[in-house]
Amino acid sequence: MKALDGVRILDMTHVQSGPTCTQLLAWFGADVIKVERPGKGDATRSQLRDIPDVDSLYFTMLNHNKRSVTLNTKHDDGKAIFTRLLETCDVIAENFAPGALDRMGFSWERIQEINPRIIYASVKGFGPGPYEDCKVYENVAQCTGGGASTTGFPDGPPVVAGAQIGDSGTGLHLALGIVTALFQREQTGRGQRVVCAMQDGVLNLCRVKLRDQQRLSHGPLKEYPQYPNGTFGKATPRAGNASGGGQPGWIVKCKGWETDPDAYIYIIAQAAAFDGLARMIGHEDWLEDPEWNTPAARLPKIDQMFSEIERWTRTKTKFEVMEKLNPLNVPCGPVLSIKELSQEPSLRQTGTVVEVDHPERGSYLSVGNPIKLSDSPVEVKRSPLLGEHTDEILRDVLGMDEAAIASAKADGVV
Ligand code: CAO
Repeated sequence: MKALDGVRILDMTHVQSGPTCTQLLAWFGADVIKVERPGKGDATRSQLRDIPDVDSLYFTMLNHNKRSVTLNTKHDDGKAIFTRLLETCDVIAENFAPGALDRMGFSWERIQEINPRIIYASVKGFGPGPYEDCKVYENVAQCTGGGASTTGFPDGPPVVAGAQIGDSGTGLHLALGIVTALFQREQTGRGQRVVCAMQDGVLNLCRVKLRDQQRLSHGPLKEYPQYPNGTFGKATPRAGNASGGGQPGWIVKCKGWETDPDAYIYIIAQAAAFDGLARMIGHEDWLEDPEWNTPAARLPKIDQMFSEIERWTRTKTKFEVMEKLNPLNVPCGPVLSIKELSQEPSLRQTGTVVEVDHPERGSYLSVGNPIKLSDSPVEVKRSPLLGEHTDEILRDVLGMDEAAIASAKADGVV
């Protein structure tokens, strides 16, 4: 059995944020029925295609383990079918532009009338307020949620992260909201509205930056590279690669950095492991030197300390540095390229990186379920072709007969 066996999700999500959420729930065993526009489907099916006329990796990597039904929810007969789907589902999830479902005639009030047990879950760009009607994509959310203003180097412009914290990050928040609402429904018998705004999700992930904003009014942020030789403004600044946790950390070059853009390692020079680190890089002299042998003495010279560390790391590969420093309890991690991650055997073994077969594109790599449950095994199945399960869903879920299905097809409803 799987954790969410018996839960049926009406999946109106598209692009990335919503599909991330429903894909996770599908991996946990929910029956996820993806409703797509006839003839078109989720826009990502055709975005960033690497093979002509074949569902893109963008789509296939975000829609595993789902079934696809095509349905025109703006057509009257389509609305009738959609209403019946709402009756049979536990959850409806969507991430359309604000008001899209209302414009189709399905307000939260109407949805509750149709099925009082249903959980109606949405991702939106913003919560109620001045921007609530705006459309939002990943990088917009990173900018409006505090991610960009706090990422990058102090002397450079704001930078967005490669990790999709706006889209996938908010999808994760929504998944938690949905399972929490399902849990509460066990007690109350009632569904509820679950909304996650991308701005809120990004800000939640930037929690420590709001911490720092408040600390700033009581003095400089000593773990930031601006201290003590630079200046602080009024807002939480960009901190480059500083660790942010009160322990000095930075990314340093390793052997091969001249030609390999990922020949770097992150090193945290925390006080508890400093003696071993100093000895390893050939600076035993620091141990007796009051200019170096306390965290307070080192603080104004963090740059110099990391250049000395780097003089040593440049003579070794990032993996050799890792081998040398780990036994000394120096927290460190090589900067791994996506190529290296895709080939890492341990990630293949745990199912975090999986190879999936697809009838039109052949085999491809994907990221499997990063959340491991000991009693709910995950089998990553390929994404559905557009409308692949239309007949099956109309017949088995809604009990429509062949004539009714044929007529819906003839009218362009499915
Ligand atoms: N049948 C008929 N119509 C359908 C349909 C179906 N099965 N599925 C969708 N539609 C319609 C919608 O009702 C909507 O119509 P109206 O504009 O008339 O109401 C229309 O298709 C398009 O929906 P949209 O406005 O959501 O799509 P878009 O491409 O213009 O905008 C996006 C995309 C992502 C900017 C917007 O959906 C959005 O802001 N979503 C919320 C935030 C979000 O999740 N962003 C992250 C996306 S991942 O990067």
